[in-house]
Amino acid sequence: MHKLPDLPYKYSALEPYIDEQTMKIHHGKHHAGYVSNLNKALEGQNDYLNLPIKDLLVSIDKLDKKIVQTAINNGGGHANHSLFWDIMSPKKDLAPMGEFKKAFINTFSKMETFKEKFTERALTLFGSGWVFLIVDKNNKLSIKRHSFQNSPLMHSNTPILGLDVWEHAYYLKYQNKRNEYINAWWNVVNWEKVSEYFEKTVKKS
Ligand code: MN3
Repeated sequence: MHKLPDLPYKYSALEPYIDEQTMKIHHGKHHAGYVSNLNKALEGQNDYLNLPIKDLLVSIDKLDKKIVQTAINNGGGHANHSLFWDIMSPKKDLAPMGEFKKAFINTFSKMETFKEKFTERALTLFGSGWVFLIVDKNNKLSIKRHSFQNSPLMHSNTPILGLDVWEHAYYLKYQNKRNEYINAWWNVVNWEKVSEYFEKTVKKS
């Protein structure tokens, strides 16, 4: 069975940037819902119930056509949110490190340039979806945007940073002011974790 991961911090830890109530509902209702709907869709298929979520998404085409869209929506939702919780932190002044720092500067030159580009993609995303920093097959970094809960893993890309721009991620505190939510979110990005994800991804390939 797929399982809802615990948050690596308290629901209130990301205040004032992301409020406690949003975190409670987002993790305890939305993410929990994706996990439970995924398990329901895969009922009786123990191979897929026991497959790590990343592997399931990579091989999503192998699933029965009748459940594939449900698995994309809920499996993607599960993977995207698991990453999202993990790449946030209440710790201050975290910055890119090591190999990731080198690749990041090579690709985007400066943190400010990256933030501007990423923010622009998030602001102009129509409807519900995500913006990701991904590592592609050639270990190159780039920004990708996906609608709904579609996962970069289905396109042979590994996400190492993701921003949820569904309204449920910010509406309680920020209402329609998506720009304020995005600006606040940069304060809680755990760049050390992103650096770790990069190194793991590059080593694997
Ligand atoms: Mn969400």
